[in-house]
Amino acid sequence: KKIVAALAALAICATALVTPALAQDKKFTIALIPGLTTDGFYITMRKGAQAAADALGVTLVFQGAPDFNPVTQVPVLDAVIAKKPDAILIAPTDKVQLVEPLRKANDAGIPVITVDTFIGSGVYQTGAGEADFPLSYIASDNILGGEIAARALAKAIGDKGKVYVSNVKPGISTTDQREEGFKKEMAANHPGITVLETQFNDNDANKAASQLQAVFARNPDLVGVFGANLFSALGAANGVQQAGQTGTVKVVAFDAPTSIVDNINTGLVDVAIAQHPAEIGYFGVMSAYAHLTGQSIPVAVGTGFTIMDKSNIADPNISKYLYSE
Ligand code: T6T
Repeated sequence: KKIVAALAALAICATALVTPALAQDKKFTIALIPGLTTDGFYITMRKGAQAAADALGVTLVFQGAPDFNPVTQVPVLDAVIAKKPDAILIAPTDKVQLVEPLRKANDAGIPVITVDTFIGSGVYQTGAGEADFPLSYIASDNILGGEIAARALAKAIGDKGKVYVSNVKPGISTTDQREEGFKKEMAANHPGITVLETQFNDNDANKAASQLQAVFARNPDLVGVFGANLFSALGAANGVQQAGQTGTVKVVAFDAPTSIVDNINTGLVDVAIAQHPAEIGYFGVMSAYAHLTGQSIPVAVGTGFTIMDKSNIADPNISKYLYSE
């Protein structure tokens, strides 16, 4: 009897010793939901996220919609929540429309971190408001990005003339902030520049190209355009080329797909502002893992920019920030 009791006690001790170790060895699954799947920006973000996942022994699931739209993103989010990952990283496609769908994840006990874009005001964990539940926001400083774009365009056009912003649609935190920063900088420091009405293209480069031609037809004295994301910039640049205005209508592009190199070298695009999406993905996974293993994490992480133009695009330290495809 004594031996049986001793063995039982030993078994309990052994379980106590083994259980925490097993918990530590748990293989976490982290889901990354991009704004859309077919975009070099998010493809590069996924690479950075995968690098962190490999380093940590985490399973990364990348699941998204083919276009940048809450109507297609929310069903993807619901499907991901149903699979109960340990954490969700998401680039919400609308500041307001993703709040309730993401609250479902949070209510189900799945930690949420937003990458690239935010919900609500983007200031999280304040105990105020209805959209402060995500644990962290990891992204570029998009207001600053818009200011950088404004300064670059002002320089390219000799600080005077008519320009406009080619943008996606209102309600997206990143592109809204870029436009805000752009207009703020123009109003504060460039009195000779007139900013015409913003053209919204729904993330459709063809639409952005025809809008450029229409704006140019109405304003033959147009001297510049700021493309506020990858598709807006590519489209606006194509529009300038189709209008036969290469070099006359200056283009400042946000984002850096590989095709931007040619556009810079031919003089179609003056400046491209590359974000660092791989860092966003890497720190997204790292932050989720830190949280899941009991560490506290920063409520916001800011990543940087690389400014590309003719003078530096051949430098490997610059071109390494071109996006993957
Ligand atoms: O500019 C990026 C991203 O930061 C933005 O939120 C949406 O558009 C891109 O993905 C580029 O297409």
